[in-house]
Amino acid sequence: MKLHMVTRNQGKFREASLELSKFGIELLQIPDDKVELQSDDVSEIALFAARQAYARHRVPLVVDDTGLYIESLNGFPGPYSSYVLRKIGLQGVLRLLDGVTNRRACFRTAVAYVDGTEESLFTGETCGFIVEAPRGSLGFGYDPIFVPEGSNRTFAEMSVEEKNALSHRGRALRALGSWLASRSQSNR
Ligand code: ITT
Repeated sequence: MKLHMVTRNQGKFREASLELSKFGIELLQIPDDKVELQSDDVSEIALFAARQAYARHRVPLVVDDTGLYIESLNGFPGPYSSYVLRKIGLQGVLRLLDGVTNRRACFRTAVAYVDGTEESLFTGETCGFIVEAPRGSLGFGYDPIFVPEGSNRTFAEMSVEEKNALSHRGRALRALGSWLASRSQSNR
């Protein structure tokens, strides 16, 4: 089965391709901009963007929207994660946490599926903490400063396979993969 993902983020696409291939799904990238709804909720943002993308491309597709929610900053940057990283970088985010002892943070991902007939949402969350200084060169985005609960390595010190096993995105993708697999069986 073929499925498209609308994203300009190569790291995201790499993680999704690997995870969905385990369900027999071949993922194809549409490197287009997402239409960004103003909302605190990644599910609303992903679904809105997926509907817009479907109207433009007319193929079964998914959109992934992800945010990093830092507890001591009341959930900031959340839906502004991309903007904040571009503007102040990892060092800027670490500076906001200077002297802060509560380093807890959670990544939230929503993957929205739209095919013109059906729509479905799959979510995943992984909590952990923000380290004092970036570590690792793998992954992308906030990966060098985030350690998931139960690990002592940042996501940027993990292979795609390892990160997927623990990550917000991995969880959402496995839910999507199972749903698509069971759906294609019942359509047989
Ligand atoms: P598309 O909208 O084109 O898919 P994007 O990178 O803008 O790509 P998001 O809005 O979902 O996607 O991402 C928000 C920010 O969070 C952005 O800066 C990402 O690099 C970062 N991010 C997303 N998933 C991440 C992950 O698994 N690990 C680390 N950072 C992540």
